[in-house]
Amino acid sequence: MTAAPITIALSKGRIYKDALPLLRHAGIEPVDDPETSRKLILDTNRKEVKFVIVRASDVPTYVQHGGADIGVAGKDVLMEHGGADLYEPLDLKIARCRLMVAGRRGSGGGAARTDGKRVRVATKYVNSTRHYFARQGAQVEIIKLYGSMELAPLVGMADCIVDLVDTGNTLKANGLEPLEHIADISSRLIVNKAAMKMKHETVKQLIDLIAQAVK
Ligand code: PRT
Ligand code: MG
Repeated sequence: MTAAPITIALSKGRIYKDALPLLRHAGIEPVDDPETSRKLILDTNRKEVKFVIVRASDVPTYVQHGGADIGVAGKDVLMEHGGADLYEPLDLKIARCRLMVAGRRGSGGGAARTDGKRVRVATKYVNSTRHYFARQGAQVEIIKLYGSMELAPLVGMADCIVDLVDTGNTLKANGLEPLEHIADISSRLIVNKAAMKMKHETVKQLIDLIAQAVK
């Protein structure tokens, strides 16, 4: 049987590091190291399998539009993206953390303001934040940032933030504390819908092998 060509979208850093052992179990080993190589398309030990290295938040977009057949993306990124036109067959249980509301230590609740003004929430997770506070029946003002959310409450720009928390050390180092839990986050295997149909045998085999490695 000749295997169909497969492109896998990955982001550098923690997802790449944690996904590698799972891919290895499926018989896929990179030839180049993305942390040192400047190449965006990486060869693997299997001629028909390539990695494309993209920003973490771009992985769903590449897979949705067929720039990659398969990808590994954080649930945080998938919730923001909306998950349209994608299959999400597998929880890889890697790069785990929590999406949380956080605020200045001792400042009280996230969505509570005593002066009657709208709570200002700084985040890069605009959609997840809007949904979360809407479910609480809280009208909030969302301030979109691209990074270093922890700074916003310190300089008085926001009352709280919505960000990922792992050890809690980043919050602590900036005088913040976790206030409300929004979601548990882990990375998911995502698959392009057309690829799932057209390359079914190859994709299915890969999903099964990776699923075994997760266990
Ligand atoms: O850097 P770029 O803008 O390209 O994307 P990115 O920053 O989203 O990529 P990356 O590699 O940092 O994160 C990729 C994915 O890893 C995220 O989408 C999450 O699904 C997952 N992940 C798991 C995390 C964390 N844990 C995590 N702790 N992503 C980020 N963090 C950050 C968090 O934002 C905060 O700044 O680490 C800090 C908190 O960590 P603690 O341990 O101090 O609590
Ligand atoms: Mg980062």
